[in-house]
Amino acid sequence: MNILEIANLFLKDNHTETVQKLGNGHINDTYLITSKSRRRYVLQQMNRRIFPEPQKVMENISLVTEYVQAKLHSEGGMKTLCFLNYDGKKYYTDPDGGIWRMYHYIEDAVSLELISRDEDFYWSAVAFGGFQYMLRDFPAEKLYETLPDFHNTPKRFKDFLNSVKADRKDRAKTCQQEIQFVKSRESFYNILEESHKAGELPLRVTHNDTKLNNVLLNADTGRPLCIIDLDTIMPGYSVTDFGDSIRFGASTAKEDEKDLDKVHFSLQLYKVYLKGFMDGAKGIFSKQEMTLFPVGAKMMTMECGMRFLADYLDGDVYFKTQYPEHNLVRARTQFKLVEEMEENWDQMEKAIADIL
Ligand code: ADP
Ligand code: GN1
Ligand code: MG
Repeated sequence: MNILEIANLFLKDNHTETVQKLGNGHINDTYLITSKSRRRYVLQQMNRRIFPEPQKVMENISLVTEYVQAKLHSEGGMKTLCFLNYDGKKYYTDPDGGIWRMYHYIEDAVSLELISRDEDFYWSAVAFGGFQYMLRDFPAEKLYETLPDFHNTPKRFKDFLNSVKADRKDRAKTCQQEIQFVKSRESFYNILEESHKAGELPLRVTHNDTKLNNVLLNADTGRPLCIIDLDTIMPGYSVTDFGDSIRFGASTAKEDEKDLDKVHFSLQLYKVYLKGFMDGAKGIFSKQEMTLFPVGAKMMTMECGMRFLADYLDGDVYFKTQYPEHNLVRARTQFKLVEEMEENWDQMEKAIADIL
């Protein structure tokens, strides 16, 4: 079946007019569909290798979007993704087992890859902080853990060491310095898991993939319109949602910038995001959680860097890549950001102390 035929299953009466590729996600295949009546939709094929149980992912998304939808009516002007049904379900399984879903395209919105105006980062932070706020009473036990250990950094580190050892593509010789960078920080990786065990870091319902291009901003006003990419909603830590946004957005360059001289951690953007995240979350975080925000930022950057490097060693089987060193280039930007976070550590902590 081709994409047009699949889109028509959701739209019925052969209503699809055009199909275009959409966005820069690393995981799913995403298309913009225009119907004959000029309505626009997103058709997405889920990545089956990453999501072995897509039905459970879709159940999580349904539960959360329905819950959030009800709250949005009373609490704010944002939208939530609205899925179309096919045969009574929010997805279609093709004859090869591929899972497809279709939802409304959010018009007049932008999805940014890099911050050029502080206020865009502020509003993205308000959106993600608000997401935590809206889900503060959501019964987490109703959610499946669809990607176990997704932000369990010690586990990610073990997986990384296995990739180094296996060295399937004989690439380890091209990235010895980067491998050492990851190994030399081993004692850092347990901090969040240990804080959780000590009762200092609660499990909440979190988004878990809070990068800038996963929030749509109003193209005219810059205000947040919709949080997207809901596949990873699971129980998690507030500090990792905070940290993943910093990893991607508080950088002066794109995630895959080859020229490391252009890649810097921006303390200014970190502070902007912190303010927005706190404003959005309306005081739900404990002092202990907030104290761990800098750790969350460095942890997510380190974790993502080791995931990119492991995928480079494995032969680019997880993240989409455009050229053979793409994952290595991405890992290098993450490590550059980590170095600069370490240099700015006192200031990062002070920014938290100032608001406590
Ligand atoms: P992935 O898991 O591959 O990152 P996403 O769900 O994030 O997939 O979609 C990829 C990109 O498509 C997004 O970053 C965004 O730019 C665009 N996009 C997705 N959904 C919408 C939507 N409803 N309206 C507008 N743009 C969208
Ligand atoms: C992936 O799907 P996307 O592109 O928004 C990944 C995140 C990484 C991110 C790095 C399910 O996010 O965990 O942080 O790439 N998503 C999944 O850019 O693994
Ligand atoms: Mg995405």
